Amino acid sequence: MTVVIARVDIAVVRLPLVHEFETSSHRKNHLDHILVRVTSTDGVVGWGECACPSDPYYCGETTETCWSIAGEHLAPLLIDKPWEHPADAAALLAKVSGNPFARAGVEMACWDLYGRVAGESLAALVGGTAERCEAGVSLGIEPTIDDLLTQVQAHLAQGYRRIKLKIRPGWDVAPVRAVREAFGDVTLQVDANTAYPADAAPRLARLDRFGLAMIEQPFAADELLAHARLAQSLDTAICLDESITSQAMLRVALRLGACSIVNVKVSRLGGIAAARAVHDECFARGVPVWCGGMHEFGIGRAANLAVASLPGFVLPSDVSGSDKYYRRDILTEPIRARDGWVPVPRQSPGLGVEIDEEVVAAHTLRARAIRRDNVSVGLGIEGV
Ligand code: OSB
Ligand code: MG
Repeated sequence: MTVVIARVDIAVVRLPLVHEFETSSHRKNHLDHILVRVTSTDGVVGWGECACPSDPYYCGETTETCWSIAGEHLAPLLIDKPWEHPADAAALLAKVSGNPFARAGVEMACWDLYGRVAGESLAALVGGTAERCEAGVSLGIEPTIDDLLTQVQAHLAQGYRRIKLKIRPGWDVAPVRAVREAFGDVTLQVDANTAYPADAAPRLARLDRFGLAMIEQPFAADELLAHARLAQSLDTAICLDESITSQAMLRVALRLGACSIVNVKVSRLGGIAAARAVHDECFARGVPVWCGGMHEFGIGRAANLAVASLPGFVLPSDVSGSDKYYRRDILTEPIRARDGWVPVPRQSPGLGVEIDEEVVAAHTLRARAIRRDNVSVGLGIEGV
C-alpha cells in the first residue's frame, strides 16, 4: 500500500495545567504542544503531537525549534514522497539530524494515517499485545512536604500503582522519607532530570535505604561513566531517560553498566519506530523498560499507550489519565485511568482516538499549512 502526503498542517496548541508542575529545572502552569495533521493525496488524515517543552532544559529543543524544523524541514521531506510503511516515512524524516521531538510528532502522524488506511490500531501495527497499561504518576517538586503528601494521597486514592517523585539537591532525602513514613511500602521511585553533579554519589547513597524501585537520571545525559560508577555503588537500580537518545546509545549504556532499567520515551527517541527498536533491544536482553511521558495531550498519550502495550513494558509507566494534567483535553473521549490501569486504544484504526477539533481550534495560538503546491518554492506560509 503506497501513501503519498499532500499536505501537512501544524498548530501550536496551549492547554492550562490543573496543577502547577515543578521539576529540578523549572515550573509550568500551561503547556504549548504542536499538533501535526498530515493529509494523503486520497484525503486520509493522521494526527501527531510534538510534546516538546517550551524551554530548552529537559532537551535542547523548544516549541519554537519544533515549529521551525517541522515546517521548514520535516514537512517538505514528506510532501509528494511515496512510502509503503511508516518506518519508511521515519527513514525519510531521519535526514534531519537531532530534533527528535519534532521528528516524533511528524512521524506519529504518519503512523496514525497508515493505521487508518490499513484499518489497524497503532498498538497492533507495532506488535503490542497488552490491553491495558499499569499506570504510575510523576509528581513535581511541591512548595512543602505537606503539599507533596497531599498529592501522593490524592493519586493513591485514585488507584495509581506507583509514585515517582521529582528530586533535586535539597529536595531528595526529606520528601522520600516523608512519603515512606506516610504511605509504607508503596512502589516509589525518583527522577532527578540530571540535577546532580557527577561527584554526588555519596549524597545519592543516602537514598539507598528507602527501597526505591529506581533512581532516574541523576547526572547529565553524557555522564555514562558516572552513572556506571553509581550503579556499582548502590543497591537501588539506576534508570536512564535523557541519556538514551538512540538504540546505539542504549547499547553503550548497557555495555558500561550505566543502567539496569530504561525509560522508553517516544519523543526523546524521535518517534515510534525508534522507541520500538529500543524496546526490542531491551526485551531481547532482559532489561525491563517502562514508558516515560512529556505531559502529552491526548494524541501523544495514545501513541505512548500503543508503544507501552509491547511485552517488555513490565514496570508501571508515566501513563496517567490526561485529567492529571488537563481539565479539558483535545479528545472527544479523553484517556482516563481506571483502578491504576489505562486501557490501550485498540477499538479504531490508527491512534484509536477522536480529536475534538473545536477544542483544538479554541486553544490554537497559531497554525500553518505546508502543501504540495507551495513546498517546491520553499516557504509556504499560510493560515489553515
Ligand atoms: O523526566 O520524565 C521526565 C515531564 C517533562 C519533562 C521530563 C519528564 C517529565 C515527566 C512527566 O516526568 C511524566 C508524564 O508525562 O506524566
Ligand atoms: Mg525522566
